Amino acid sequence: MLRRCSANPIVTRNDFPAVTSVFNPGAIKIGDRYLLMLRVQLRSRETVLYIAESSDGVQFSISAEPVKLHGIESVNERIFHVYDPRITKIDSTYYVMFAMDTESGCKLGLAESSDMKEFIFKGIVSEEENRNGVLFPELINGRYMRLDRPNKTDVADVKSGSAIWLSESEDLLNWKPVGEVAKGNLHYWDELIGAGPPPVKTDKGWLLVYHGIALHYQPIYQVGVMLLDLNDPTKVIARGKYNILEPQQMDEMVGQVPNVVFPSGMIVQDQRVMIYYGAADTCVCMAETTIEELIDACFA
Ligand code: BMA
Repeated sequence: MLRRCSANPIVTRNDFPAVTSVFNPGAIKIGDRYLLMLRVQLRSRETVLYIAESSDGVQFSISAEPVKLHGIESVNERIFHVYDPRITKIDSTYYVMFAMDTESGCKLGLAESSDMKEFIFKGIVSEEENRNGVLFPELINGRYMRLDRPNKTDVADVKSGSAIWLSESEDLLNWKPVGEVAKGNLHYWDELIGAGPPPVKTDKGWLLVYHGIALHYQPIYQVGVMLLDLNDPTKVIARGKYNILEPQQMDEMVGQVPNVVFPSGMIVQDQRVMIYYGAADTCVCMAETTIEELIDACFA
């Protein structure tokens, strides 16, 4: 039901002088400009983030320099990687939440920007190990809300996590868990799950695109959709039984990590939805759909 862009993959390593891969982008539209924040893996296997800009959401030009997260040097432990950025605008500020591989494990980090050009690092915003942190675009009951994916599970042999949680905060820096939103379905396409792009408010509820992993011979990363209650997002109104995107194209099946579609950015204009995703941890693809189709898929 997602219509892949005929120009896929829309960003590849060939768009850079010498990198291994570029994937899992955050996305936002500012005025008539489409912006991606790209996860770029250098040939040293270090990770850097780059901004790319476009007037049509398909053909992107990449900034000359990687993103600087001003103030990140104040963290007093070693940071190995900063990756999988999710971008949320709250009032007039852009927030970027990302995963950070540190000496003490995988944490969530937060940066803010007024223009998506200069970024100020605000801090590590998870005490326990956590990933896939995604801010809601507005406060709910007077609090900032985010979906996250604590690294804990009772699924045998899994070292990461299997459920999406809701956390709340008064200042965006200190967070406390509110409750579990949804967990993986063992034996099906979505055995482990994590939030994708930031949830989108609709009159039916918060529309959440998420990734699900089938723990097959090798993991298969797919995309699904669910609807959460507008006032209490721990309540799932509907969750689609079927994936809405799975690795089928060569770029999605073959690459650094095979069989991965990983949705991390979504741009909504009226009914039209553009979903940006990493393919096989190697390149960036886009697929289109509508809000109506996504809501219908929640009830399928
Ligand atoms: C997940 C994350 C993603 C990655 C995926 C597939 O655990 O690390 O960044 O795309 O694995 O390797």
